[in-house]
Amino acid sequence: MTIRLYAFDTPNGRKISVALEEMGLPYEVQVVDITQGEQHDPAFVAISPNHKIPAIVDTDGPGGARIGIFESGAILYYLGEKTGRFWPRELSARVAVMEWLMFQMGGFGPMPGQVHHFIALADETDRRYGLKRFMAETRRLYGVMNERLAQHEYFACELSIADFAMLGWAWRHERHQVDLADFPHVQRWYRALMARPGVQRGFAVPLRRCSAS
Ligand SMILES: N[C@@H](CCC(=O)N[C@@H](CS)C(=O)NCC(=O)O)C(=O)O
Repeated sequence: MTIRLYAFDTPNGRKISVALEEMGLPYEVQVVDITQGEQHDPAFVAISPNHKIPAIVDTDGPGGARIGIFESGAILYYLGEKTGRFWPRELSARVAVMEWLMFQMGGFGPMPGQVHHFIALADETDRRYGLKRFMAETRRLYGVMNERLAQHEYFACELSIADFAMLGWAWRHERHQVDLADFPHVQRWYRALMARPGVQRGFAVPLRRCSAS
């Protein structure tokens, strides 16, 4: 076992478990329970200085040396480079993967993440403003994705790490109250990815500890 995945059962955690399964890489999971503050454990912060999951440690990194990586986009890029899978060789083909990976990391993650935050607020005034702003932006992003997927089977030319990044957040569409029927090309893409055995394994990997009750 060379890769240890530090994660929890969240969109950013699932991106990586899906990618690892699809790439067929052996790995073990260390659950970091962010509801219990485990992201602040000094041993974890030494790998992930932003105190957030996911992170990985690969004891067989470049030159055979151990390497720790945080930020899910950087992890996906690293795994694509390491395996040569879901990450094209040609620069011309890589551009679209990078574009949509960056789109996800900068927008389709932070924006639905804000919806998840504001939905849970007790104060009605705070909640109303936050949801108005971030639901509108989240729906706008789904519209951009829908346009892209109307023309392409996947976000880039072929199935790539960009799709795995997007999938982690699309998986939470019900939580940010988006009906995929409103975005039929996203829905078609989502169903196709969720039908893949590797993706299903990635979502089935336990990323929470069993509770006693
Ligand atoms: N840009 C980071 C975001 C990671 C992130 O927001 N992780 C969340 C869970 S999905 C987390 O660890 N939250 C714990 C906290 O904020 O204390 C990435 O993509 O890796």
